Amino acid sequence: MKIEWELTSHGHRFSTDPEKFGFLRESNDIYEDAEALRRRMEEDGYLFFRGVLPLETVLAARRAIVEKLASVGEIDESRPLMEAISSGTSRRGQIDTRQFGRELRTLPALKRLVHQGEIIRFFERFFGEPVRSFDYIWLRTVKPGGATGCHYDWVYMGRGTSRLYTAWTPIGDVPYQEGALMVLENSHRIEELLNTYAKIDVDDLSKPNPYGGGWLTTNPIEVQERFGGRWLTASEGGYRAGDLLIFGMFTLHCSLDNRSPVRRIRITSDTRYQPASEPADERWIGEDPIAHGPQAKRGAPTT
Ligand SMILES: O=C(O)CCC(=O)C(=O)O
Repeated sequence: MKIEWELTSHGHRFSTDPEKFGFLRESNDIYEDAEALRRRMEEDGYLFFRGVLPLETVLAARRAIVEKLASVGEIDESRPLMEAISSGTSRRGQIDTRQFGRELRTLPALKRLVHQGEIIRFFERFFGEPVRSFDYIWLRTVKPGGATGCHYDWVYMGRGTSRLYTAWTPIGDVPYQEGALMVLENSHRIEELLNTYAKIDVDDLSKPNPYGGGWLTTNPIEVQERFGGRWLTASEGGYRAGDLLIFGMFTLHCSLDNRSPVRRIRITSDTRYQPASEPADERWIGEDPIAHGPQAKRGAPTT
């Protein structure tokens, strides 16, 4: 497969041989068909849609986020703001960083994108019942050099229902070279991982956890060699504003390194949705979720 860019995650280079690399199946043709969506999720462990989110809502969120980043000097203002070019500096250290993070991830324009409108309508259809979203919004503003290691989401949010799904939303275009998301094909069926790694809870200190922060590994090639499957990402150069990627709690994913040649910050969110009738993980709900803070910890550290 001919890809112009070298695709790496934490410096590990992906093979683009067709048996090791491919593109996410697009499911726009079944977008309105709840039964077919559920079947495909079961089969693939993810659903990928092109251009289903209203562009003006996505771009309004992007504008609000870059303006907020600019307010602490993180955006190169000699370039158009919406380009989100990193200034390479920050004044966050001079302010209350936690408060700033809270303000950033709860911007009203971001909430309008992920807690209202099309994403909620999608999940109402998918579940066939009222939806609850986690209040906590994982907003990623990934500077050049950053990447996410391979993981299942369950290890971070497995205290409620497993009928829980992630929506990964590009808030602006995300080409391969700027940190696009990768999904390991059929990873929701890797029994060995489901019986071991998937059982950890990163905040439960009473159980052995050889994975520390929760990433299975920062080397996606090693997992592939061990368990097989192709690493998949969006076709045609990457993700675009308006696209939506949904996946289950046991679908292994990671991101490419942000190697933006123009030093663009990668702006995406990942947010979670479940049937409102099912129990929710207490770490991620409420006005100011406890997240992985001290109140989330269980048990004593093992010695
Ligand atoms: O966007 C990223 O780098 C990580 C996203 C992620 O881990 C997730 O969606 O669960």
